[in-house]
Amino acid sequence: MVGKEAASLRNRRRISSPSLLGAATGLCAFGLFLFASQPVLPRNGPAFVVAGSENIPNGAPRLFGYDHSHYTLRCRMALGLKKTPYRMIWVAEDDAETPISLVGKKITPIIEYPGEVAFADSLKIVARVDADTAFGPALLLPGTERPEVDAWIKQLSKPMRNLGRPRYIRSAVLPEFRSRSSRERFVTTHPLPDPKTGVTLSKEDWAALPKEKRDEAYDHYWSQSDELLEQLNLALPGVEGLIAKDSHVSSHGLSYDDISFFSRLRGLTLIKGVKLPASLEGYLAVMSEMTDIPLLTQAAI
Ligand SMILES: N[C@@H](CCC(=O)N[C@@H](CS)C(=O)NCC(=O)O)C(=O)O
Repeated sequence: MVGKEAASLRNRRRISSPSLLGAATGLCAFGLFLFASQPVLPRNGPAFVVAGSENIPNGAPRLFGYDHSHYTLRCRMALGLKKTPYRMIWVAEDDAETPISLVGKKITPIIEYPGEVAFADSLKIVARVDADTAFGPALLLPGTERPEVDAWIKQLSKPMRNLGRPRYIRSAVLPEFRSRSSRERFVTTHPLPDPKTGVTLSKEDWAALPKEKRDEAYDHYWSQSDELLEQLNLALPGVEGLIAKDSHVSSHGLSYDDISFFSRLRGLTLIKGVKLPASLEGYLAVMSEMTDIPLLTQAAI
């Protein structure tokens, strides 16, 4: 018995010594390769990559936009779903120079592929990204007519706007609003209804009001949060039956309906106290994962 064990141990030693030697040689060669390759590495392109340590590849497109904007979200969704690496360039709300230098007017979102002319318009950007076979086949099925979805979103739109706009300018996390000037510009260009009459002025008339009047309206709706939240929470259960699955809103699969639906509703998660029905909460969570777009829940105010 003892003899057998000793023989087996010898055998194992015979087997393991060359393996150890091989592993050591391999490690040395690997180290040598690493050392030798350092000076010739391109600045951003490692010669080998440990999973999870990748940088954005050279030549990835740049998307210019705002975090609160549903137009920018559409583009981020397409890029995230397609797993296209991209550089997200947050534009400040009061930065006209950046978009004008790219497309000649103050607009976001804008996408710029290296060697190509930059262009705006969220749906054109989504189509370009989805059709890019370098990152696999197109994923988005056509959109469908969903009048019941449109009607439900319409019910939400007023309380969402009146709760949302005052929050955008108070949020500490939205990069486009990190200066007073950017917040003031947003208020000046985004009317809210007159608190007394409920009338919403045209953009021009609103911009012509004294600054205090505009600020008064934004402060009013901020202070009315509880009442507005009640209206919003009453309308939200109307979503029941509208979401086919957590991973796609319409029954035919992932489609332009999702581009529209998620991009419109992610902003709900910035509102503290919002009561998301289970189907909507599940959908937003799964779509957030699929698109690699964080919800704003942790930053809700
Ligand atoms: N049709 C365009 C509309 C984009 C749009 O209206 N963007 C807004 C920001 S959300 C904008 O750039 N407004 C002018 C400004 O910020 O001054 C699209 O789908 O991308």
